[in-house]
Formats: sequence, C-alpha cells, structure tokens
Amino acid sequence: MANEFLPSTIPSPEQLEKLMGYAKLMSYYKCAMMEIETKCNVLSEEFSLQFDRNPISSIKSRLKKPASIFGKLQRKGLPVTLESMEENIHDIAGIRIVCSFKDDVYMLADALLKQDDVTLIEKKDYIEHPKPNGYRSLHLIVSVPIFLAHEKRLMQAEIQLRTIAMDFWASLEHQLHYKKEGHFDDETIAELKRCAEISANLDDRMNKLRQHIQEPSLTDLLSRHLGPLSQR
Ligand code: 0O2
Repeated sequence: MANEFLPSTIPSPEQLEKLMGYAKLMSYYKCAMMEIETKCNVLSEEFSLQFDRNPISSIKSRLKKPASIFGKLQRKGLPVTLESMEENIHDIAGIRIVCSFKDDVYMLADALLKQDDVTLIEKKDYIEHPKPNGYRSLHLIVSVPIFLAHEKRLMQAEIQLRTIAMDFWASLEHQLHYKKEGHFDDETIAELKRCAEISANLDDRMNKLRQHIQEPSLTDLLSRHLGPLSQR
C-alpha cells in the first residue's frame, strides 16, 4: 500500500535513519497529545460530577500529516529537517476542545494552565481578536513533559479551545476552503465574515442567558446554607 512518507525506491541507510528519526519524533508528539487528552478527560470527569452540566462538549486530537508539516516549513522558507520541524512547527500535536459557552472556554484554559506541568509558550486569543476572515478560537501553545523509559522530554502541542458555534463556523469554512482550494471571491469572503459575526453574536447572547439562569441569587445562596428563608 502506498504511503505518502515512504519513498518508492528502497531507502539508503541515511534515508532509513531519517525515517526512523521522524517516526520516533512523531511518537513523542503522540505521547504529548495523549497526556493533554488525559488532562482534558480528567477535567471533564470532575466537571460532570461538580456541575449539573458538562462545559466540555467534545475533545478531538490529531497529529499533523507529513505533507502538511513539510508544506508549512517550505512556505515559511525554513529547512525541512527534524530539528527545524521541532523548533518551528508548534501544532504537530493538536487538541481541540469544544465548549458549550464562551465563559467555559476561558475557565477551561485557566484550569489547564494552572497545572504545574503545563507551560504556556504562546497564547493567541482569536476570540478577543478574531482573524480578518472572522475565525474565532483560543489557541494555546503549551509544552508538557512526557516520561520515557530513560528520559523526560518536553514536547509542544497546540490546544484549540472554542465554543460549539465557533466550531460550527470553522468546520464549514474549512470545508468550503477545501472545495475552493482557498480561492474565495470578495463577496464570499464578506459573507463568511458576516456569518462569523452572527455566530459570535449568538454566542454572546447564549452566554448572557447562561449567566442569567445559573447566577445564583443571594436568596438562593443563603437558603442553600441556612435552609428555606420563609421557614425562619
Ligand atoms: P490543520 O488542518 O488544523 O493542521 P503559526 O503556527 O503561528 O506559524 P498558523 O499555523 O497560521 O501560524 O497558526 P494559527 O493561526 O494558530 O492557526 C493554526 C490552526 O488554527 C490551523 O491549522 C487551523 O486548524 C486553525 N485555523 C486558523 N485559522 C483558521 C481559519 O481561518 N479557518 C479555519 N477553519 N481554521 C483556522 P492548519 O495547520 O491550518 O490546519
């Protein structure tokens, strides 16, 4: 079966060594991805016990494909080597957490970044500062340790946090982009941006509703501690 990374001819010892180095590095990224996924699953478990709703709607992860890694290095004019890949491509391991409400996104990001083995390398808040096309998400580039038989290695990963509405827009925009190979006319670009704004507006309204419904009143809080006030 054809493999996009394996050469069609028998590899030389040098090529073989590079291939093995690549496979090893990718397995380290996979471990980092699993570490972060576990952290998210632990938080999800805790939230489902603590609250009457789970702020995490879904968790997905993926390893970037070789063609995508090498394409990105080439586009940036960087050397296509393992060292360059590790140094310059920060989203080889990617975890996407889709949350119900906008407040959940920030609450979850805080819960992850508070963990003492998670180091924040870079934060890109495309919710506060959306991309010109309307894309919204919170991106965290983090490093986490992975513990191997004889060493501890720090690996980078990108955590994307977004609401269901942001995910809806990004998934559909990605599909359209793929179909049109990234070439949109001006009217399509403007319409996509309008859709992103409608979706952001919906997120804000739903977030306000959540605050309104879930914000316990002072009476609720007191009666929770002291028993129903009317009986006192
Ligand atoms: P895939 O398929 O997820 O691998 P940098 O890393 O800073 O050099 P980059 O890669 O543009 O620059 O970083 P950024 O802005 O953090 O975006 C990385 C990822 O965010 C993308 O990965 C997408 O997953 C997502 N993303 C960013 N902008 C958009 C957008 O306009 N629309 C959609 N649908 N997704 C977006 P990849 O590598 O492009 O793709």
